[in-house]
Amino acid sequence: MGFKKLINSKKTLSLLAAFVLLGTNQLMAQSVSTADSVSAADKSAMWTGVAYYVLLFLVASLCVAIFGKILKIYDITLKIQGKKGFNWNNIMGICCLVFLIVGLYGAYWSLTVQGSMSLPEAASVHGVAIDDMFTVTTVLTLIVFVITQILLFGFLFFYRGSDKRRAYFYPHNNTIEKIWTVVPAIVLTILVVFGFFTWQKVMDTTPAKGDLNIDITGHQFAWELRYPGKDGKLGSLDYTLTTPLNKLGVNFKDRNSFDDLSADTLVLPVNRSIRLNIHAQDVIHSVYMPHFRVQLNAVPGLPTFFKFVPTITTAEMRVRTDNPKFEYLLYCNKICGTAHYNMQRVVRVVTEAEYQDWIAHQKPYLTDQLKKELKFADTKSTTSGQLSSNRLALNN
Ligand SMILES: [Cu+2]
Repeated sequence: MGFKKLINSKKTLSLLAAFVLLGTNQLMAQSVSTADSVSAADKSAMWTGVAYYVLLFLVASLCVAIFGKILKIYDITLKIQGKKGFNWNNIMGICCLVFLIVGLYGAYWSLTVQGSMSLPEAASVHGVAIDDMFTVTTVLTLIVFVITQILLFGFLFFYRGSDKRRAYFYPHNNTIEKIWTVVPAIVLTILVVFGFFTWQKVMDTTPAKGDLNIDITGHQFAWELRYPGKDGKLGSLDYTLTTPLNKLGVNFKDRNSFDDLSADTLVLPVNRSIRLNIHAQDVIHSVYMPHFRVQLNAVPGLPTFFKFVPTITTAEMRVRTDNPKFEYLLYCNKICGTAHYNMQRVVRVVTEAEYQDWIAHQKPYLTDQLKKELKFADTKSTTSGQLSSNRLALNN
């Protein structure tokens, strides 16, 4: 009984609300204070912003409460004077109509303002398919949303309580039940099946001959890129081999590793299937390339990959966006630490010829220093089998 009283107590609820509000403020202040780049001015601006909206909400609630009380008192005064009081049914009906109009305008505003902040033009094959799926789902749900809201609030207004009308008791109708069960079931089934096939295409994992394998490794706070050399194959990785020089832990017992290249920019040949092998070395990061509709977590100890085909070169996109400085970007989409915002890489989509020219100028991952560290020159200490394979690959 005591507990029931406690949770029903208005004082306890008010205290809880105040605590949650303050707690949220505190939390936001803390998360901001951990980011070094945020200046004191930014912090105070954020605090002012939060306080402003909390205050605005409280003032609006107070105004509604005061207006309601004034109406109630006016109503009672009228009744005391023997006059007819307010018709509360009409007031509530009009409130519903106002709510419908304001709510629909709010939805329209949200679509036009927030909608314009949606993702940029898709620059990959599967990106277009995902966008189509998103558009179809949004349009269908939007139609249902508008119709049901108009019906709901329209009925509340047109059939508001009245002394001249009696409510019609309508307990059950099988036909209506069937319609509103079968129609959504069919529409949802179509959406789910359509989504299932799109998802299957997006997550296509079958290896193909022309796939360009690129390794991307996330660590606090940068992305490392590794391209295959002339053999078109990337050498295997083993985290136990990681050293300051062999940052990715490339296994040089694997001959495919010898001609691997490291790069600063993620350069992709247009219209070619890219297989991005995703690794992480410390915490969970996330490879995010919004233009290509690519996002996949980089999980330490759990290599993943994603295959996609870029369709629009950077040069074409510069013309389309009318922005000569346009660059595709790769971000980290997991808040992975204090300098998370630093994890950005330029992605450049080029023609096949430009790609071949670029790749020919990339530095080998196996630097001279690394060769020394791995004792590549020390012929006596290596076994004859490994030595010959090393020589073979290095002479390529
Ligand atoms: Cu990260």
